[in-house]
Amino acid sequence: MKLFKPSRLVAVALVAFAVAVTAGAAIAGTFSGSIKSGLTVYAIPKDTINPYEVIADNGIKSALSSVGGSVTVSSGTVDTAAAQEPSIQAAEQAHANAIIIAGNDPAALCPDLAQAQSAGTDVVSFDSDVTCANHLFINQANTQQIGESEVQLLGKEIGYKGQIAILSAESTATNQNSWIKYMKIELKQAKYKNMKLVKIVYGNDEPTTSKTVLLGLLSAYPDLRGIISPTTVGIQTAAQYLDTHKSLLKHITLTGLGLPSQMRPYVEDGTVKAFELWDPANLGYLAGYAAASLASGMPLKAGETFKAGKLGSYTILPPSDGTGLSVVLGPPTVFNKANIKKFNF
Ligand code: RAM
Repeated sequence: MKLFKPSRLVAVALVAFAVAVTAGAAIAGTFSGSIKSGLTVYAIPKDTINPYEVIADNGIKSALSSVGGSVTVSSGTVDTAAAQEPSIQAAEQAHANAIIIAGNDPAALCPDLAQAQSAGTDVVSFDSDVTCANHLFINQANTQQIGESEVQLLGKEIGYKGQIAILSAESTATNQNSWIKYMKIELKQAKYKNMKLVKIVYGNDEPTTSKTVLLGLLSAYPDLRGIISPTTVGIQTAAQYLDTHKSLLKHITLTGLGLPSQMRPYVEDGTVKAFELWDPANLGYLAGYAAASLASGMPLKAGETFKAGKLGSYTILPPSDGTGLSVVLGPPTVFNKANIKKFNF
């Protein structure tokens, strides 16, 4: 299959968006209805333990409390669809106005979500999308940009040379797999001809599993030059290991997506030079406002604009490249020694 260059993909997406917005201009607009008070929302993160998810849940709570609503956080302790199903069922039984879910699987949750929807519950996905009908995805940042920039960050640091690997989260996570897809596309460019992706390992967003698969990687690929870990749990685990095995730093460079609060010691002592992320609290907050707006009558339509409290206004984007209707929080921040002190999430 012929692959489009990323720049071409962006151009195609922008044209599609312009056409869709123009076409929808007569029907979509600014949601001016007021948010209903007393809304009840179920926040269903990937799990209830991962600090990243906890920060995002707090963002959801902050949004709902500022519009007079309430949030029940419910999920499993492992990142599987099966662990999330009881929470969706609980939301349905409680007649929640909306569910905000980070999908551990793209399709497995759809039957339960459809049942909740037919009982009147609106569905918003965030962090990791689901492929189910009639929902809005709150994306942390442009998916393509995240994938490309991760490879660019690593490429620059290792001189575009050597074997590289990815330490991911769950093999079924939509967000991880979408980012990895764009990493692979980026790696096809000529400047990466001497950089080879040799392996993807999955740590399931558990520190212990992440460490086990990291050790497997290091012993199977002694010449490994770089690791991208697009998960806050994976990158922290890897940074911790490299920090206590400093001889590995002579040939291994680590980057990925991490929480600045967790990564600061490793950046300050030089174990990690640069990595990225967005503010997970803002992601949850935006998802909270999107859910509250939908539950208050905002049409689920491309071009529709809604207010997200302190974050300002956001517009629903049309479907593009396998993602349905979505809203993008904004570009990620690259953290390094110069700026990491300024971020406390
Ligand atoms: C982990 C999770 C989450 C992802 C972040 C970057 O905490 O996998 O889904 O968005 O990392």
